Amino acid sequence: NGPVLALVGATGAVGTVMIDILNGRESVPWGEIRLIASARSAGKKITVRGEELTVLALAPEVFDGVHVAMFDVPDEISAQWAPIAAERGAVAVDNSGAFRMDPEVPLVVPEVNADKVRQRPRGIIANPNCTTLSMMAAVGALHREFGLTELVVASYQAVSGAGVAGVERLYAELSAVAGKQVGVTAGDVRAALTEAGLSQEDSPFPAPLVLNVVPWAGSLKQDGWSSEELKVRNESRKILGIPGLKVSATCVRVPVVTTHSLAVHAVFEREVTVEQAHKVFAAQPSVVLVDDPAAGVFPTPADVVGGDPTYVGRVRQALDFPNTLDFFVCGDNLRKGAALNTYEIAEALAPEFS
Ligand code: 2RA
Repeated sequence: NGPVLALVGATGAVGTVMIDILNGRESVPWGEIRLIASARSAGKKITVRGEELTVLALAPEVFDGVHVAMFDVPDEISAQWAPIAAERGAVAVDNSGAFRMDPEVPLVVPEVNADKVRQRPRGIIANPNCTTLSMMAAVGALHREFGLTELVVASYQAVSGAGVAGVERLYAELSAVAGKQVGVTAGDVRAALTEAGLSQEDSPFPAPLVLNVVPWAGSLKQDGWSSEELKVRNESRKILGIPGLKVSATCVRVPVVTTHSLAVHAVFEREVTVEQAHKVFAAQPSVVLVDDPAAGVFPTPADVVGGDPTYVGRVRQALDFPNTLDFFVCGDNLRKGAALNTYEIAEALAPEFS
C-alpha cells in the first residue's frame, strides 16, 4: 500500500516523459497511480511499472482519494483544475505558469528550497519554468556558499520548449534546407523554406530557426521584455528567496531539439575561485561538472539530452568583475526542466501520506 498519485496530462509531451521517469525509478512510494487526461484521450491504455492503466477523463471525482496530483497541462487547464484537486483533498503539484507567482503557492526546486513544500495554504505547489529550472541546482548551490547578489544570463533554448509543434517545425525546416548551400546571403534561408511550402506564419517561432538563432521566446511584455525573460527574473528571486536579486536575462531559441543551455554571469557577496566553485558543484549530487576545456570537454545539449542532472562547465573567474563567476549550464528541459522536478516534489510529499 501507499499514497495515491495522479498524473493529469498523462498523454501529453511532458506527461509521456513523466511516465518514463516513473518506469525508470528503482522503487516508488505509491500504492496506486492514476492517469488522467482530456476526454479525447480517455480510455487509452498505458503501461506504468508493469501494470496496464486506463486513462481517465478529467472530472472532479477522479481526484477522490488522491494524495498528490501532478499537473502537466496548459495554464488554463491547471488554473481551473488544480484548485478542484486541492478541494478534493489532493496536493496539486503544477507544472504550468498559472500559480508560480502566487504568494500563497510555493515555487519549489527540491535541491534549493525543499522545506517550502510544507507551506502550501492553497494546497498547490508550483514547478518553475524550464529555463529557470535548468540552471537552478547549480546557481542555488553557489548561492548557499557565497551569497548571490546579481545574475546575468543568456539562454539557448531548445525547440521542445515550444512543444511538439516546435520540434516538428525544426525537423521540417531541416528537411527544407538539406543539401542546399544556404545561409550565405541575407534571406536565402527564408526563401528556401518558402520554396519548400513552409510559411513563417505557420511557425511557432518568429523567424527561421534552421541555420539560425532567434533572440525570442515567449510573448511580448512591457518595455520590450519577453515573458520568458521575466520568468527567469521573477522565479529566480522567489526560489532563491532573494526578493531584491538583480537579474537580467536574454532568452534565445536555437536549433536544438531538447536541452536548454544558459551562459550564466553570477555575482556574489564573497570572493569565489574556480576551485571553490568546482568543489561546490562536486558536492551537489544533481550537478555534473564537465569542465576541462584544454581537452575540449564541456557540456553540450547533444551530449547530455535525456539525462537527469544539471551539467556545468566553462567555469571561469570573471576577469573584470570582483566576486563573479561565468559558467555554462545544460539541462534537459523536459526532464529536470519539467517532469523530473515535478516528480521530485511529489516524492518529497509522499512520506506525509504514508
Ligand atoms: C520554452 N520555457 O522553452 C518555455 C517552455 N515552458 O519555450
